[in-house]
Amino acid sequence: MIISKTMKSLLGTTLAGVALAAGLAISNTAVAGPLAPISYDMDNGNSGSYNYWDQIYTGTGSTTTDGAALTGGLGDLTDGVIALSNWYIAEAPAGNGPYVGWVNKNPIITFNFGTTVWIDSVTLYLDDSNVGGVLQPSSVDINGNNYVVTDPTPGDLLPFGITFSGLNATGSSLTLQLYRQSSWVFLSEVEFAGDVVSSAVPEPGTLALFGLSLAGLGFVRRRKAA
Ligand SMILES: [Ca+2]
Ligand SMILES: [Ca+2]
Ligand SMILES: [Ca+2]
Repeated sequence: MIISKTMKSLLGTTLAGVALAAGLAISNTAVAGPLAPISYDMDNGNSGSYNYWDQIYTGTGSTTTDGAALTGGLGDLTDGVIALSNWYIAEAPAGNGPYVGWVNKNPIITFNFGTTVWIDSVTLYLDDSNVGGVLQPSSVDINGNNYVVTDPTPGDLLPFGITFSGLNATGSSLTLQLYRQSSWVFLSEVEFAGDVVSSAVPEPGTLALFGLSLAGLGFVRRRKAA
C-alpha cells in the first residue's frame, strides 16, 4: 500500500486529533483501576462438614468461632486467592480453605478504604456447587441498592465471578449484603475497581520535589554570595 504525502499528513492530523480528544476525555473522566480496601468488617463464617471461617483474618474477633464479629482486618476475601473448585473440594479437610461460608443468614460485609474513593465496579467470586445447599445468592445489596445475581454459566456448577459495574459510588466505605437462595452462601474474593478521589491539595511527593528545588536554589545563591 502506497500512502501519499498528503494522505500521511491528513493521517497525522487525524491521529493527533484522536489523541487530543482521548486526552481530554481522560482528564474529564476518572479511570477505574484496582482499588484495595484497608479492612473489612463482617460476621465470621460458619461450620458444617468443615469450618468455613476467615482464619487468616488480621483484625479483631475470633477467627475460629462461628459467626464471631470480625472488625478492622483483611483476610480470605481480599488475599487475591480465588477458589477455582467447589467448597467440598477446596475446603477439605478443614479450617483454612479459601472460602468464607455462611449458613442461614444474609451476611453483611463493610469494606473500608481509609480515604474517599469512587467505585465503578464490584466483583464477587461465589460458589455454585448445588451440593449441600450451597448456591450463589439470589441478589446482593451494594450500598443499599439491590442487584440480581444471574449465573453467567447456567448448567456449569463451578464457582464463578460476577461483576456489578457502573455503580458510581463515592465514599470511604462500601457495604455489601448477600441474600441467599439456599441455606449457604460461599464467597472467596471481592474485588473493586475505581479511583481515589483527589483533592486540589498537591500530593506530598510533588511538595517534596518543590521543596528540594527551592533548597537547591538557596544553596546556589549562598554559594554565589560567599
Ligand atoms: Ca480470597
Ligand atoms: Ca476460609
Ligand atoms: Ca454456573
